[in-house]
Amino acid sequence: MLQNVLVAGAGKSGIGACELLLSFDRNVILYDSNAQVDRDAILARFPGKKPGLCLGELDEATAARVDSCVISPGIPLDVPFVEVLKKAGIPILSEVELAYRLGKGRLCAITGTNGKTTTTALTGAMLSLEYPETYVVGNIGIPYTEKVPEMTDAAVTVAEISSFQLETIDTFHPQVSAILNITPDHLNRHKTMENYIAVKESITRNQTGEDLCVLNYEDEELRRFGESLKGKCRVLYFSSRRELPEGLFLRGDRILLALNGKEEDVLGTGELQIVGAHNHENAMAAIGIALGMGVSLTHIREAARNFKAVEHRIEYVLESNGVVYYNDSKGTNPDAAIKGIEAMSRPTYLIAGGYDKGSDYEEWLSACRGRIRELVLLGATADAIEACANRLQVGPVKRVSDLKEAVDYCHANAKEGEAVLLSPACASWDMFQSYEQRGKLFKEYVRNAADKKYNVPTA
Ligand code: UMA
Repeated sequence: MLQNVLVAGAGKSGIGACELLLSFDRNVILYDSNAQVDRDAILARFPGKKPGLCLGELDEATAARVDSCVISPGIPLDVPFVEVLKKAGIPILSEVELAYRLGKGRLCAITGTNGKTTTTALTGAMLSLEYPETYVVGNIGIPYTEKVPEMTDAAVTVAEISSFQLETIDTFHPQVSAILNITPDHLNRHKTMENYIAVKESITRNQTGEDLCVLNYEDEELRRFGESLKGKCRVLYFSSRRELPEGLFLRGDRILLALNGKEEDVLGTGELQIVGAHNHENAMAAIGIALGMGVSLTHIREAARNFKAVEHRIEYVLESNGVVYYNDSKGTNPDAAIKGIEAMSRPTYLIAGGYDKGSDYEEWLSACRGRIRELVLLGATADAIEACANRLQVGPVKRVSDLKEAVDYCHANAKEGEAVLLSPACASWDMFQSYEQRGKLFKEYVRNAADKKYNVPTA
């Protein structure tokens, strides 16, 4: 196996997987179902050895030549070419599975519906103070396979792992895993909440004895799951709502660690530069993971105090004429978007809508009630969100055809003391390549609009 490999998807993960396999002298065919992708541009991304390239429909002759398939996370497992491979008995492996098999050193892996990116980045900051060879990879935007060639036995890897990546793991075995929370997301792909939960929980599949799983005690499913892990691996809970006899929790504005009957004051939430109750949970999770990976409390405290918000997560953009702009493009599901709107202390122009994942908008829009100045909607889900917003009487709705129009509308209408927040509650894929591209464009449009206001032509 893994001698003649079909790498499916010519995005970041596919390129990383190909490079890695080629460096191990394997025969590789890079396949993408989009026949329109630029063949030369893809091949130009391989400065040395190049893979074979197959675009469009996967022909049976090509399928017959491979012994395994490494699949990119964005490819659902029910598409026709995957069916063809499955019928031929070809194992389908996740890109992170490949990286794990060929990588070196120790691994901790973080999943959950929301907070993954912040927790991964913060954990990475803590680990890198302790261990010089720390890698931060995965769904955060750097394919795990891309870093494998650099790894030595001293490597310590922090991986953000999505449900898409977990669907096709096999031997993937983190020493420390974490599941931050599980709320409905990506149900168009996973079909049922039960499937989605099972996929998330599979991050612990290969963990044993001394391994550790960090779980959110306030998530009822995860609390139950933690109980079921007893005897399989160690569990460390964190809670933002109650004191725990063992685990991490809040006492007033202090984060405490209770372990083996002893309590330790870790740090105050006021010392963190990341705001909001959800970030206290992310910080506790990161502390738990870092402890599990052997990081000292001194390094944990230092990293936590210096850590700033990650891009696209309730990110301050600028203030123009008394209006503050925030980019929460990573608010790609209703639950994440609730955190975005709850962090606003001003009447808010909320820009929302995007790719349809079949989400329910009621809880999010209920949380928006009383905080919204106007709801500015775009994308494939605009109709569904508008209908729900009208039913719940959330506030006035403005429909726009693209993000630039949304920013220009908010800029022309928002008054001093108000805020403009991009927090779509939806993925970006109907109009953009990624939430990063959506967030970057938002910031560019905001800066352009703000500049124009100051560039009033003189007579
Ligand atoms: N493709 C096919 N056939 C299909 C579908 C797609 O060939 O049926 C091809 C596309 O034409 C495209 C390629 O697959 O050329 C794209 O692959 P991909 O969607 O897996 O994208 P990558 O660039 O490899 O990025 C992926 C993750 N994307 C997704 O999971 C959708 C990135 O997460 C991740 O950062 C990156 O790997 C590195 O690990 C992004 C994401 O949106 C941030 N993740 C979701 C989320 O956070 O909600 C899960």
